[in-house]
Amino acid sequence: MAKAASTSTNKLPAPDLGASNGGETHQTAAKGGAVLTTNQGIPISDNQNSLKAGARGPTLLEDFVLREKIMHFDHERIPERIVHARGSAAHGFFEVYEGLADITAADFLQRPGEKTPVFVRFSTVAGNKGSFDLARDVRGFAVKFYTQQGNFDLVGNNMPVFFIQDAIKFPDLVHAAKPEPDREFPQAATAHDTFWDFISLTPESTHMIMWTMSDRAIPRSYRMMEGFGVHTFRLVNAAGEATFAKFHWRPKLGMQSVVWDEAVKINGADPDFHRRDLWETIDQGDVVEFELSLQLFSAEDAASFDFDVLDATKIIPEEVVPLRPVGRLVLDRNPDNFFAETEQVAFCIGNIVPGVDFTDDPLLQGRLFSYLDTQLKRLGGPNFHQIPINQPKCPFANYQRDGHMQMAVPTGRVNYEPNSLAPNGPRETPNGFRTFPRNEEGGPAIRIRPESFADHYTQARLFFRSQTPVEQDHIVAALVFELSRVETPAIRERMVANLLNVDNDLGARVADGLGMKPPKAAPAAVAPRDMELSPALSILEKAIPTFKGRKLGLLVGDGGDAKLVKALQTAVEADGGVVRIVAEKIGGVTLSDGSVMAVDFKVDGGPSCLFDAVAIVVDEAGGARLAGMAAAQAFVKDAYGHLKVIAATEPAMPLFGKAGLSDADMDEGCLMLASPDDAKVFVAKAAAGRIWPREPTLRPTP
Ligand code: HDE
Repeated sequence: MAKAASTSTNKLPAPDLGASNGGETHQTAAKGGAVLTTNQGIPISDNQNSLKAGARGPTLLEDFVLREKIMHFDHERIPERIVHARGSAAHGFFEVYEGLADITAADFLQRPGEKTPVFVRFSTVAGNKGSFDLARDVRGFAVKFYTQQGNFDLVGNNMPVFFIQDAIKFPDLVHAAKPEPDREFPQAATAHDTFWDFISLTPESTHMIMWTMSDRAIPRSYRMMEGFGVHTFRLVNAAGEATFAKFHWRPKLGMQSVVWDEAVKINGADPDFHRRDLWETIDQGDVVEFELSLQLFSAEDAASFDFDVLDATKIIPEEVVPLRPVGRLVLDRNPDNFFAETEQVAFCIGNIVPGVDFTDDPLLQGRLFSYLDTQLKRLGGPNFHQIPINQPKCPFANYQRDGHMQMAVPTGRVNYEPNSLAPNGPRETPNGFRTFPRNEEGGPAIRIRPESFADHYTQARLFFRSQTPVEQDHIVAALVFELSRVETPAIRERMVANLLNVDNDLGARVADGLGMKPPKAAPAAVAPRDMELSPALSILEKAIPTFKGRKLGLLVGDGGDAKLVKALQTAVEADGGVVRIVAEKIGGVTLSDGSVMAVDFKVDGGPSCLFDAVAIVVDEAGGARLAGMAAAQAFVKDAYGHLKVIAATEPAMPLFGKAGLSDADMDEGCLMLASPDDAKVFVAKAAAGRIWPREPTLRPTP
């Protein structure tokens, strides 16, 4: 906390929550721990029974212990975020690689190796706070840097573009995506009429739709997705020179997604899949790491692009402006309390520091209003910056006073500026934040979209055509699925008419998948052009072959070969992965050497969709037993269907048979575990990723 230099600064007392915080207190309970008290500090003698007139009589209004407790409970919830309600967060630091004084005066980017504390919240967008993690959706990637010159909030997404170009359309977009207002479903899903009705009438969203229908919308983990600041920002150096910048986060583990059928099943098996993954990774002592890179370009560069850098539906391909790595983000500490930190964190894109500045992107400009406004509603008053997670970690002082839930106790008579009565009170500084004196166009007050925003299809085409065939198939399949859930045929038709502008083949395939005749392509304000393809837009092109951070689901039967189990564990751990044991009983599994191994999941509680690869180690009897269990059959069938690498001992073959897999189905991703040496081969194969050639045999796309 800030140490106030004078009597007139905002001085927040350190919260002393005493006994209710489990802290030290002069009141000591009979058993030696802290005394349970009311919020007024009054010791409580009975927390089990309310005060009644007689043992079976009515409860008395006089019971202040009961009334306080219930009143507080009744008010435990605050409004959930209108978007991005479901999220998970972690603490960590940002470490800058080298001083960036040439491009920005931002204090936290000056000294090589300097670490700045951060709090990062990942989220889905459309679902409510209790929705499932594997919705097909954009993911939020919001970073609060607690710099020595104040808090910098980089509130981004895992996709570099957005659905709309102007903030005025945001409420409509969100209404359309959320559950329909008369029936309040579907939850956390865009596969319904209102969403596609809006999208089919909003061609500017076509590029973003390519991203949300791609596998980027179903990431394997928050640790395995990219992040983007989306808008063009300005960086300004000490000499007052500005450079345009786009922010990019790259995951250390590489990008990875799940397949759609897997996402659907994960949502049932573990709706907290991403939340748990983030928590457990940090809890077991690992860290989550991303690299921050900048795309830097001048005003002249911007003028030379054939799209407008103020248009948030456009990217700048990295092949055109390369990424400059500037630092790394490391998340290494879980929150202590979800509500106090993850729920109450208030990101405001208006929180920027000297050396960073905005641009005239009309989406960004609208967001500048929205985030501050929404925090007032959610957190209930103007003092939300005093909540510990939102407080700057550098000194802060001004003459703002009072308001709901004021925690500071400013002293002295001076609460205004200029003043002469508090000579040590806070004053302006020449080093303070200065807006870059950008040249504004001026002109008449009009509601109009610039011509330079009018090309809605060129970059959608660039994205689609830059994908590998497998990824293109997934986009087609996602569009067919989503539109197949749309009841109004005219909406389906309008959407396909838009897609025909992106790529003829894409439109035709989706039409085929929907069983309709392709309509005429929609009129395009600007005819789409062909750009140089950008392989950097593909997940698969950038995949890193590693099992690091991944999970093996090891299904073991009683009597399973102990040496094999050990070899698998060693091989996985050597590559940085983890093993989870799935068995018939949660109490333990007895291996061939008589040892009893701890079990993580009972077989029907640990379906294979929760793991990146699976192995089955059983003896004859175990194989026969598992073959008779539906959950074990599904374990194998789904692992195969989700294109995973599978290894098994010979006695598991009857289980494969029961799962509907014959010898003819055994492909390069199905490995036999004959000896412990096979473990390494299996892990190397699993590290290489999914068995894509299997997919067309299971899920042919139009
Ligand atoms: Fe947000 N957005 N947004 N958004 N957004 C919110 O703020 C809004 C947009 C993003 O983990 C809200 O605190 C408008 C783009 C993230 O707490 C709200 C527009 C991008 C988060 C809001 C956009 C984002 C939010 C809801 C169009 C990527 C979660 C609760 C002009 C660059 C932050 C809240 C967290 C949250 C408004 C568009 C990212 C209502 C008006 C583009 C990651 O203020």
